[in-house]
Amino acid sequence: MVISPMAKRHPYKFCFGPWNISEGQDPYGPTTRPAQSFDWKLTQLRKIGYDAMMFHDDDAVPDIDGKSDAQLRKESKALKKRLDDLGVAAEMVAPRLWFSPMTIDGAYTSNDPKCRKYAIERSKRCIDIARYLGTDLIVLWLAREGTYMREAKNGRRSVELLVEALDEMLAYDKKIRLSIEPKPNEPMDHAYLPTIGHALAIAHLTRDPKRVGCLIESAHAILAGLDPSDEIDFAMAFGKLWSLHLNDQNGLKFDQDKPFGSANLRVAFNQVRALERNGYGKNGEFVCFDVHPFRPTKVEHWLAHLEDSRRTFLLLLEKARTFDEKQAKALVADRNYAALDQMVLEHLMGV
Ligand code: XUL
Ligand code: MN
Repeated sequence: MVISPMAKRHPYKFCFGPWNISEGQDPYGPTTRPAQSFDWKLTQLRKIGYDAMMFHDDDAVPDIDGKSDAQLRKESKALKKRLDDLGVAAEMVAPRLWFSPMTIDGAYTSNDPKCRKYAIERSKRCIDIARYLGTDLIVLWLAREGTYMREAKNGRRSVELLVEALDEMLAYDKKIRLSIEPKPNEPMDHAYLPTIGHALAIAHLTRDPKRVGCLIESAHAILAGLDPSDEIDFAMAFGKLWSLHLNDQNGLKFDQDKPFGSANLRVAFNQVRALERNGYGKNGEFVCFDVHPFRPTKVEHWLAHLEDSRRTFLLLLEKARTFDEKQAKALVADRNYAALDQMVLEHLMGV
């Protein structure tokens, strides 16, 4: 189907990360596709109509822990030049705090003060990279800030440690904004900041609540038993939705990072509608897709999940813009939700 000119006039800008062109490894088996170079990924990003790349600190500066500050500056600046030459923006930088031997038992909430110090120092280096790459957005997916068993940590103390870590980052650079990406579980049994409500609440305990916002990932909201469109409306009511990881998730299981709309088209439609009604993107925010290829994907189909997610978004945008709001309002006023339900289904089916 051809995407109509109306959807093409959208103000949305699109983004993905180098990890989204992944090699297919899972906990039960090895990679199924050979690794590709970062440069190749960057070139593909432009070719398939994306505008920005998101980074972990070590996507930007590999082996970051073994490198000096001077090296970090040199490599970041070289990367920034490559991005500028291709006209690609750096959307955000996120400290990858879940691979190091220093974060086995948590990063900011580790029981070991040496490990907590490592996590904060590493986060400051991540902020340096963001500055070199020309973005003020730091994303915090708090992968190991939680427990496998509740007796292992003091929950109240963990909240205080999280606030201390956020405060240190806010003080280190007066311009950066911290965007917390909640996820309720995986790798932890229970995470300390499982929802957008938690992320926005902890913002208010920090030294500068205005600079602490959030990032919604569709799959993470679904894993928390929530509707991602409600999370979008909630975050945007606070003016705090600074980034977005659209994808899909089939129920309460491991994080699937499916192509946007793949599991539930209606839930995807409602996310696009929520973004539209709140004006997401009008302050320069990007629509990022945190999606992965299915493990059996062949090399020649390696970018399909990214092309398809963007295409589905644009098609759903057209659906959101052509939804008969007047008729829907009349059905709501008449409390005729059966007809409203069918109206949505038929609209999505193109009847
Ligand atoms: C993990 C996840 C991460 C973050 C970036 O589930 O979504 O890829 O988005 O650190
Ligand atoms: Mn994500």
